[in-house]
Amino acid sequence: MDVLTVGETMVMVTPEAGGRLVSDSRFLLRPGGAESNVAALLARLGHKAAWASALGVDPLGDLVLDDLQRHGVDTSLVRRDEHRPTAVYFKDPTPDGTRVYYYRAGSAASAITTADIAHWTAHPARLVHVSGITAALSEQAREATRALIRGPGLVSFDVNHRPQLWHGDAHEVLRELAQDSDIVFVGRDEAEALWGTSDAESVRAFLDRPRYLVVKDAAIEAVSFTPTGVHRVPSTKVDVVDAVGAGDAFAAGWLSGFLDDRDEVTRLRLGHYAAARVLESPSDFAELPPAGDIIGKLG
Ligand code: KDG
Repeated sequence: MDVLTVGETMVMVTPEAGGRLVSDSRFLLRPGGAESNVAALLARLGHKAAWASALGVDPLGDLVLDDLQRHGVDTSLVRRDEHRPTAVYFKDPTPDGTRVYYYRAGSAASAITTADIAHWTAHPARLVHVSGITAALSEQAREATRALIRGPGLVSFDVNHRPQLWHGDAHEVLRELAQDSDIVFVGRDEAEALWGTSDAESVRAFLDRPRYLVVKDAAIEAVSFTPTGVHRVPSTKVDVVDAVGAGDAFAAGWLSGFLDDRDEVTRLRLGHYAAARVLESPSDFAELPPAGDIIGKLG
């Protein structure tokens, strides 16, 4: 296995024709979860990707599994929980951007444990990927996230700060998890809201331990701090339909370049390409071609 990702996947509900939740009667149902998005995009880019989590024994859990399997993700580690449901979230495309409403308290994935992590990581992968969302789900999910990050092997961590899920201690916990990871993705504005940093350099001064730190400045550029130096690549210009999932796509593109041992600028370009395709889509996902074809197009 190239990559194992761990985290909650919900069923996303959003108006099919880009209308509003309050007035539309036709809805799109799709899996929505940061870490499974990364796994599915990596599978489409041509890597062996597995996703591990817990789902309810319900049709929503079946929908998530079917969809991820269709994209080529190995779901054999997923645990089904008879007592807790699969979570749901609604996306409402408002004129000021997409609003998100979660129905996930007490979900199957919020009850993942360090024992799950021990079981899932007994199957070796070249790297594991997790995000700060998992640490916000419950105390035990936070412990599980810590165990995953402190376990053996290469760890990729996307800060993914979701203020709705936290009760005050996000800045400490997310810094600690980032500092313990090998590869970290964070938005410049996200870092500013969490830690009061201003630019990529000040984020680097604050997160000084990860070997690779990628700071994304939305439509402007991505800056990476790596053992081969600092690299900057401007973002791809695009007509944005919905921004949810773009960060996951960026991570998948960059990780694809990392797994294929491509140079740092190519990793960042792959990240921007994948993010642009998701920004153009109403769902949190896009049907990416294999990485080699993208590189051919990027020239
Ligand atoms: O990064 C995209 C995710 O935010 C979305 O797919 C849903 O995982 C999700 C979450 O917890 O917000």
